[in-house]
Amino acid sequence: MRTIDLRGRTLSPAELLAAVPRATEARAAALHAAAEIVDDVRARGEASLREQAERFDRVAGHAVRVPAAHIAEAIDGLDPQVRAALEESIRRVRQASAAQVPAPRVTEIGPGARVTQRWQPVSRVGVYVPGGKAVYPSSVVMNVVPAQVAGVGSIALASPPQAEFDGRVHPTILAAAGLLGVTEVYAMGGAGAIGALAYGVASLGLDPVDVVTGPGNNFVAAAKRAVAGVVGTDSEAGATEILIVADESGDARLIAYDLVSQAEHDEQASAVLVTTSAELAAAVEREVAEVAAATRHRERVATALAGEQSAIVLVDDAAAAEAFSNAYAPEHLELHLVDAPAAAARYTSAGALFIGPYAPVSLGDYLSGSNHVLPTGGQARYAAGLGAATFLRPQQLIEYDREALAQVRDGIVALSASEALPAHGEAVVARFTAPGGAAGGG
Ligand code: HSO
Ligand code: ZN
Repeated sequence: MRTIDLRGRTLSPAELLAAVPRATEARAAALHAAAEIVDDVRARGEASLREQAERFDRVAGHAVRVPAAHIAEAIDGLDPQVRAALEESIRRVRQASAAQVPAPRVTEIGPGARVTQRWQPVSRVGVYVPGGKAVYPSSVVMNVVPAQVAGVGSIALASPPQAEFDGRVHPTILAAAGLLGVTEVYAMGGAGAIGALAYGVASLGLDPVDVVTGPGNNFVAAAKRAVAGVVGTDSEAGATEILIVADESGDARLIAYDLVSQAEHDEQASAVLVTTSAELAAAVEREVAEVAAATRHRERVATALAGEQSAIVLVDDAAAAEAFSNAYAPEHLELHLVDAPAAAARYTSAGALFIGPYAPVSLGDYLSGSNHVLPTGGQARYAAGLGAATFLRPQQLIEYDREALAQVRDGIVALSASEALPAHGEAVVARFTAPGGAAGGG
């Protein structure tokens, strides 16, 4: 890993970002290609999906709508320990997600005047689960559970058909869906799957959804942009990022393991350490070399760590570390600091914060109860990870009685006149003058 020494320098947020840029894949080309595929699925439905399965997944004649028997078989074939861990993950994510559902809030504006905010789930959700380089049953849990907790009544799941499994969806993904009670599953992948979920496919009995969520490659991310406006989408979860902020109290070995753990996802993954301690920086550099050389995906890890998106950054003090992290807005932030819980208050932009040495990102990936679908690429500056709120719409209910409306009648008339929209004011006045109308009872 390269070391960048920022000590004695004061950089703007933009300059900090330029010092450790994210890996960038060709996004523009993907946008164009994905939009064409989405359009083709919209126009030709199942025929288009089958052509794509042959082209991208090398699968033909498969069951696009997954039969219930395939799901049941996948559950039967599931390793018991993996099953137990998935069930525990489901339980924990369900518990933490339930706390994200806000109760309706009633505001008494005045006597007889009330505005209520309620949180209404969307009706139908499409969840995309990748099946290429990455096959993550844990992501099935992270997408489906918050939707269920939010009260979404109808969930469809899509994942690519696998040549290796006779054109079926990957068995652990099917099993995870089955454990969650999801029965509407489609063997379709990539941008085409996103188009199918957004627009529906009549011949498959696939009705359009309201919201599409889930991680995926560049094409999937591009397809989600292409259907935005037709459906809601979650924020883009691209190549994984871990930023660790540590002082001299940090354990170099543990920090090295955590950097390597996320680098194992992807050559494009970012692993960054920001520290005030030159000793720790040197120790982590040594430990990372050792841990990275011994791990299974050592080539991928080495590529990710050697990329310009990964670095050890030396800074002067705690404030400089905070400034770096808040500008970078990492997907995952780990704090290895003397008083990490107190410091957390000053770290404002991260998909999720992992506080102290016993909260590694791997915990959050599987079993903390928090969600692992998080904004990447700096989107944590304005976006949130997946949660119950992703599937809820805040809606306002307005209740006024006659007296309360009378109190603001003149104000409405004045404002409507000022906007040259007198019919607005007339609609209010009519309630107090029209014969036999609502005013009659007053
Ligand atoms: N760290 C990944 C999620 C994941 N890790 C799934 C293991 N499986 C992105 O947050
Ligand atoms: Zn991970």
